[in-house]
Amino acid sequence: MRTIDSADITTAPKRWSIIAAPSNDRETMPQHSRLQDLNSWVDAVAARTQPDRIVWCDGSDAEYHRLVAQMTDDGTLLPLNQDRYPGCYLHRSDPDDVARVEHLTFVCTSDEEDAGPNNNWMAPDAAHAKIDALFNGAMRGRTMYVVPYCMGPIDSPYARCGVEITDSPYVVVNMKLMTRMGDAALARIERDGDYVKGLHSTGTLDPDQRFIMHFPESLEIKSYGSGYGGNALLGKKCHALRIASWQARKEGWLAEHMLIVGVQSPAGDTHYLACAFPSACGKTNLAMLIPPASQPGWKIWTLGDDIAWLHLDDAGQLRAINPEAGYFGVVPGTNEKTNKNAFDTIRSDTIFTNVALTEDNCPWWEDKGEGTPATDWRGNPYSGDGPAAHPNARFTVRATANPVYSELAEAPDGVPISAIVFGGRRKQLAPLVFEAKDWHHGVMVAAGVASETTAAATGAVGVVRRDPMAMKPFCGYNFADYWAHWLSFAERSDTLPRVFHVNWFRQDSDGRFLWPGFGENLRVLRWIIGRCDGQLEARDTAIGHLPHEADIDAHDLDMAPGALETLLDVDMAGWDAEIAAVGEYLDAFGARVPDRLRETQLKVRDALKAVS
Ligand code: SAT
Ligand code: MN
Repeated sequence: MRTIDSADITTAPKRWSIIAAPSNDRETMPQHSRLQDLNSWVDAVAARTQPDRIVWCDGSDAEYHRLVAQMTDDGTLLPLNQDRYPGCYLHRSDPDDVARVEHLTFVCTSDEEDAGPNNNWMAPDAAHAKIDALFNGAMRGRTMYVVPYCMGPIDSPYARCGVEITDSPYVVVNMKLMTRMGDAALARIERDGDYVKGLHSTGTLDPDQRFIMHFPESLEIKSYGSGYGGNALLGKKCHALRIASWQARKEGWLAEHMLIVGVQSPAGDTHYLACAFPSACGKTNLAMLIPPASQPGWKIWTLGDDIAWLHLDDAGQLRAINPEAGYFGVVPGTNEKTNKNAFDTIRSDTIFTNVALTEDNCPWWEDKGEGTPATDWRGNPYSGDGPAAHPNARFTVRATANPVYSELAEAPDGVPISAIVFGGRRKQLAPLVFEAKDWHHGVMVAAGVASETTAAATGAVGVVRRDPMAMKPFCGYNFADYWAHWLSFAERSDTLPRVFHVNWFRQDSDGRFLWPGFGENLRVLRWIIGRCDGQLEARDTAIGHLPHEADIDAHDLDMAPGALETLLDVDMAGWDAEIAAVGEYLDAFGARVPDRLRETQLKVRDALKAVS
């Protein structure tokens, strides 16, 4: 009889010294063929990777604290000043392992076309062979952790489970903060039967032997050679976006790179918005926004800061759950003014990665607004040259610590979405906000999203690239099929959310931001809500509906004269070129691009020609 308890684990080959999961006194789980599949996989992985020990993680607080203690003993974690930052620790990555590696990330489908030009592709057999060779013996001298996790509220019909096998205790404690991890997830896996199999080893950390591979057809992920967030916490981008987007297409839902925020009006009604921006473009800040004093009575609730799974309910209403249970946010720039909620949230029980340290062992980062750095993110005395914290330094913290956390993040059915908001980081061209004319136009706007690259991925920063739906690095299949899937929602519901595009990042010719951003973005959210409620008229232009200047509340705003006008202006010649570029971009996806998307692009092009 195979069961998941200490007795079971001792059936593993004798050469391992086995540490059972902490609870030797745990009740024996009933035998189940579905767990047998999990046991066989764990055995097979252990036979390949040859760990010294296997630990089945139960997800308890005691386990978390035991792993933290172990990592502070061996230097993987450094305790921060416990008087000022109780329960907070610093992890320093290998300096060559501080961001996602898109060029080493592969989607391995039987047919290359299914992965599409938006992904690196390798044939599944070749990919398995390549990465399995790296896993051979990779865990010798190490402990192998088996981490069952659930993405989404444990009782939600929309949630999905996975098991990550990893040799990194840093990954385990991050997974504990970021997901519903351990026994409850294991029980659900037993019930559901299917789960995503994720295998991870930090390996040698050699950037030339690093791969993040996805096998959507068999619900598998294999990641070798990196310990960094999006490469190693497999529940996040690998499962909840790349694999889930594939599952979502098959099952009729959407897995998106979106925050979910509740905006409550002074009258007490709350609208929920799902907003997609590329990595490190302020999703966490928007999700935790604090209404400025000029906006009395408004309140913001955070449902999620990075990923949304969207389903149509029986009435045709789009509903969202956040598959995650924590935040893995960018630290630099977080301060009392930009995001006081995050600033307060990360005062305790937080794992910091690649921040600097002050003399008195407090975490420090650029624009923290207090303290001075003594030690840089690499652990060297800070020379004053360049940033002290890594620009992609991160915090990991559980979502419930957020002062404006919404309990509805636990609601099995999620929340109803009123508006979908896309955005990018654009110095020029894109207005502060506009609304798409209908769902199909919204899909075209989203497919054409472009943004300047950030430090969240390795490579040049600040280069404009197309990032459709902010999913360029995360869509687990051909974008052309993905757009067709998005378009298909119009056939299934007459009451889909309105679609908007925003840009907080417009600059003047001297490089100064035209819009103050942060809490003031609420003024734009109010316009969006006013449109959803049918309370506000808009200016109909070739690119979409724009606000009348008077409908954006600009009182008490410190803005240059004429800035709002510039922000709401449509540069027709510039857009003419932009829409032509979108057309060329779509062409690169060939015959699979849905006709409806091309027709919409041509319609906008013709409308622009008619006015310019
Ligand atoms: O991919 S991570 O989760 O590490 C961070 C990001 O790019 O959003
Ligand atoms: Mn992200």
